[in-house]
Amino acid sequence: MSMGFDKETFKKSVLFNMKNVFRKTVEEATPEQMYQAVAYAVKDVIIDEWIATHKEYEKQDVKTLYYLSMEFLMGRALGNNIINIMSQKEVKEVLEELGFDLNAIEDQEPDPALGNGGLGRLAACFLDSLATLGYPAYGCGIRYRYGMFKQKIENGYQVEVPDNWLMNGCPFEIRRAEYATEVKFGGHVNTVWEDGKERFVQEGYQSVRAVPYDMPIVGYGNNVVNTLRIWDAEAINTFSLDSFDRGDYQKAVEQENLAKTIVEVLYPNDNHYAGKELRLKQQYFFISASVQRAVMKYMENHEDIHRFHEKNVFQLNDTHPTVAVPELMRILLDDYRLGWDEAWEITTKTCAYTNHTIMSEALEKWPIDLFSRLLPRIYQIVEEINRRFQEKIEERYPGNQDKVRSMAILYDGQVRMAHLAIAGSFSVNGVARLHTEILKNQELKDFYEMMPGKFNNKTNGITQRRFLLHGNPLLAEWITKKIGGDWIVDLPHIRRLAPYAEDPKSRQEFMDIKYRNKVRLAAYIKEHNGIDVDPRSIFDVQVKRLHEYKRQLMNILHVMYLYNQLKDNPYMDMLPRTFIFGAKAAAGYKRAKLTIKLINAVAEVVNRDRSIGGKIKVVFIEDYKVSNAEIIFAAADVSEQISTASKEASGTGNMKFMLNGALTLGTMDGANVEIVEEAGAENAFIFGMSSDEVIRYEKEGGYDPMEIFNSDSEIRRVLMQLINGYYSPEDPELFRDIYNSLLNTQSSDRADTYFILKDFRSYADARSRTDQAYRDEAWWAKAAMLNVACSGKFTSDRTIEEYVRDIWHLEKVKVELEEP
Ligand code: 73E
Ligand code: PLP
Repeated sequence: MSMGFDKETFKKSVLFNMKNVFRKTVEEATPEQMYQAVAYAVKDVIIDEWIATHKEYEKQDVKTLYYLSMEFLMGRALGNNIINIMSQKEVKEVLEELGFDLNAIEDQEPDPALGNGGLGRLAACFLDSLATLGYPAYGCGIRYRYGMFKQKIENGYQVEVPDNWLMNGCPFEIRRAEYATEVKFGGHVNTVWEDGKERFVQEGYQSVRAVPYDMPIVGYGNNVVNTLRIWDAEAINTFSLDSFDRGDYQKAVEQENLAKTIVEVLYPNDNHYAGKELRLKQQYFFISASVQRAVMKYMENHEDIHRFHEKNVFQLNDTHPTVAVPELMRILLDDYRLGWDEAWEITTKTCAYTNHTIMSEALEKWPIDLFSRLLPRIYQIVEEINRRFQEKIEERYPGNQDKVRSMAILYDGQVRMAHLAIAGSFSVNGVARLHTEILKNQELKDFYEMMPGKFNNKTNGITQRRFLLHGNPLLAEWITKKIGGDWIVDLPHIRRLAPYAEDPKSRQEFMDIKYRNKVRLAAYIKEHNGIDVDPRSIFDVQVKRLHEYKRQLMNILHVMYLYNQLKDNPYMDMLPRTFIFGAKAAAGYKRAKLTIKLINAVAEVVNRDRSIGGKIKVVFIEDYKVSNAEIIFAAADVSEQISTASKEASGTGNMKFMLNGALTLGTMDGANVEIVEEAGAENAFIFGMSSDEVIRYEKEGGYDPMEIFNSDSEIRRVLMQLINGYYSPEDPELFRDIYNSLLNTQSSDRADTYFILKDFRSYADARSRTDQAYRDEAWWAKAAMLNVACSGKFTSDRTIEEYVRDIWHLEKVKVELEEP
């Protein structure tokens, strides 16, 4: 139990909140009100630790990490916070005494979804690990009014519903008006002379007031509470009604609108660059505010700006926060009047960049006219960075214009953000070993050759506190009973579970827990989808954002293939299997949305067909998000990680499945490579082309899906069902686009861009191997347990320690609480 926690005090606090906030007694309260009252009571416990942590940071004059990210996919806070203050048992008891169930109260909290998928969730796991390890860190982001949309499925189609997560307020956040700053857009840059030096001033601009809201990030059982700081935008000048100056009035209205729109909504594109002006505004808005505030905070108790990098490090979560490089330069040049070289030295010793994807459609390239119009002073600085960077390239490769062209920051009318990030950072890292190798040898080869020392790998990780301790309490408790609770803060200890994989009784207990978790998911599916699924069937799960490279299409095509086989031969020897999907498609991504419709169309036909004896069920779980992800991982038997090799930089869902005892059915892509290395190839089902083969085909051509179509009648039959109305009798042409994408050359792309038909047979084979393997229950239990036992590497605690060792160089801080 946490030091600062006292049951009676806590109960009083809940009752007090109920009365004070809602003018109600507990008996009259709705579950939602109870959630709020409990959350405020938990915050009350956290606050003292939060204050103590920051006092300690100040006292020790620590070096601080700023994790700059457009996305933080936090998921619900209440349950996690209760776990991390180590008071779950006590809170549960207090609530029971008051007549409430903790789980039901937790379910009242909206999922704060200020992120799309893996990238945003990684940021959230990192914050959890940083606090738990006691490292001084801020997450800096945007307080989107609307987060990731909620997904409804209507008639098989995705419908997007706004996510008004702040509707009832957020009990954990604190508005910090005292740290508000101004962020300027547009206008022009004027030069004035001051002390014999040029000075650049932005004039005729519009601006907004950035106001931070702080959320506590509670470390596990260590009294450390870090901060997630998300910025809201407010209008800078209130209307003066007596103003008769039309110019002023007009400007006031525009600034009001700017403030309103800038933080209105999260762009719902995962792994895709939209190129919208508003997105660039969002980027500069939160970066300018965060960087200004970091500099100000540093100068509050330091004299010398030249040593800024000794106490501060900025990690750029992909290229989205890259304007931090020119923004820090601007502050050093214009506000602190430093010379270029000294400013550049500080900047490039402060910034580090993480690359998360090699998908070309995700590369951020801003048109110069847009960029320079919106950020005139920043653009000037980028021009000078580019000029000097090109000089460096020429110095290194005299006369080699190809090198200059390929690495330039400004090229072809565009600002290439990745190049700016690399030039402005002292570290560039990929997110899994294979991904980093591809960066070094293919995508960023020229940069790697010129500055090999910058490049390093940091294989992603996940927090076991949320995805095992909170999400899978049955398994967590069982593991702790077997091997003790060290794994909670030191996941590699979980290897002590391995010997139990040899013990029949333990295997049985393990499988019983899996079964109970499947029952829990089946109940969720019944409640939310109205579909009955059999918890004794194999739960074969693919949950992640919908993207062509992730190949949900290959999965559902294979279900169609199996269904054909069963129709031909109803007595086919096949274990009952439930194919579970969960995926949001970006609102404008037509083919992804059509794939969702296809999955639901197949589900409609297959689930109703009594002739196949319930051997196949297909379920599409609506609104995949962090809170139901926890339930889904815990219940999975088979983890589908089937991206085209080389395309998934890492994946983190794959790690969460492993931790919960699912077996990976996957390609040699991203972190799957390392998962299989840890778990043993014999405890996973690997198939498909290697990344080298894929890259070779992409470079040299020579793949023709039509050959497969012509020679493989079973695949042909499945594809024909896309266009003969088999799954869409009311509109046989409905899935024509999917059919075309596999067989006909698309505008600039080869047909079957993601090699679905090429990998299909090998996938089918791997799937049938899982069916065979599942028949040997003892073998399966052992393999699943070994996956859990070998998951130690994939804790985000390890990832963070590597970032600290190689990049951030932070010191651990201990926080002692004073006696109340
Ligand atoms: O492989 C994942 C990776 O596990 C990768 O696709 C994802 O990042 C995860 C965490 O490292 C990712 N998301 C984005 N780029 N890579 C992205 C790009 C643009 C907008 C939103 C997200
Ligand atoms: N979305 C949610 C809600 C998640 O929990 C995860 C898991 O890490 C992801 C997206 C990323 O999944 P994947 O790594 O499979 O793309």
